[in-house]
Amino acid sequence: RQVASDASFHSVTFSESDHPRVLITGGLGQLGVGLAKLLRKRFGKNNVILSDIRKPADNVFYSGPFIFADILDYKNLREIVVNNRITWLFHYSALLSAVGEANVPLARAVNITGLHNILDIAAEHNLRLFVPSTIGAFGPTSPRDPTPDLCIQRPRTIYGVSKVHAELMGEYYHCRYGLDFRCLRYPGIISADSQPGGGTTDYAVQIFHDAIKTGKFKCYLRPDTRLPMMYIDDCLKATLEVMDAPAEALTMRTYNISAMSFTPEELAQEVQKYVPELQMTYNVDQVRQAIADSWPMNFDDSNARRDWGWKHDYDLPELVTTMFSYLGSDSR
Ligand code: AKB
Repeated sequence: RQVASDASFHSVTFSESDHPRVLITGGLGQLGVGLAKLLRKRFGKNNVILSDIRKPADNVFYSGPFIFADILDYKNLREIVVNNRITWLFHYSALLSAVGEANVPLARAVNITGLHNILDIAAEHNLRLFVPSTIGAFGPTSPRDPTPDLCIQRPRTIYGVSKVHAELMGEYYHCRYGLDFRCLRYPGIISADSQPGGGTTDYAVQIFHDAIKTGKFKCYLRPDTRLPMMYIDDCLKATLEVMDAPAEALTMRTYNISAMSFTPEELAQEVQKYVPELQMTYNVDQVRQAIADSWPMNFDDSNARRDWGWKHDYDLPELVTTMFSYLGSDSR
């Protein structure tokens, strides 16, 4: 039997099966399109709906169902979940650390009020809910090297405060209402074919583009600023793994995940193996430097490794090789 939905321009048709029916919010950010691609391979193209409030590029629009979803509009969101019989929700809408500091009221609305809508809809419709958290959920009074899952969390950004709030609210809804809430704290994510939007770790993506285009890169963080980072494929793999994990395996609902940790100086040295003439200069942005200085330098992810077998594939040399094989160091 086929069930048709008209909530999308694509007239989505779901065949009845055991596959989850997935909604991804904030789907046009750095991670949504890659996640949709992975999930569609597994669950079928029409079982995964990408959503955002912006107009997608043609290739995104034609690669599978895409709909408008505003997480601040409770009724709109609820209608989408009901009409499309959604069972899994990946909640990627958020303002990141640097852009959040530039617009606190908007960050508060999207990251906190938006999350409340998502939690209520997920609890009401019995959804499995994934919400990403971040190294930014820690602050200057947290242990920084390494940072364990459970320790002091007093972040000094609206982004960090909203993510601690999301972790706590998700875990509270899990205990109080049985919501199947799952959360990973992501490091800075590095990807070749999608751009991050307004974070503190963005330099680690931009350096590849600038090295290839101009042979120069001006870094807004000090050369010795160490932060945890991860290649996008590892991030998406971890996200799927924690969503797949049997509930009994999860001794916690919010886990750190880690792959590597480096400074701008160390990244530049690795990039110079492909672009030897790269000229790296530093022009420190005080806002982003202060944020980075309050974040973990190394992330302790031993609980994820123990509970659901988390294991990263990409270290720094592997990451840089992969980025250049996508972007092409000789495309100048
Ligand atoms: C940011 O820099 O704000 C994000 C993050 C680490 O959460 N990339």
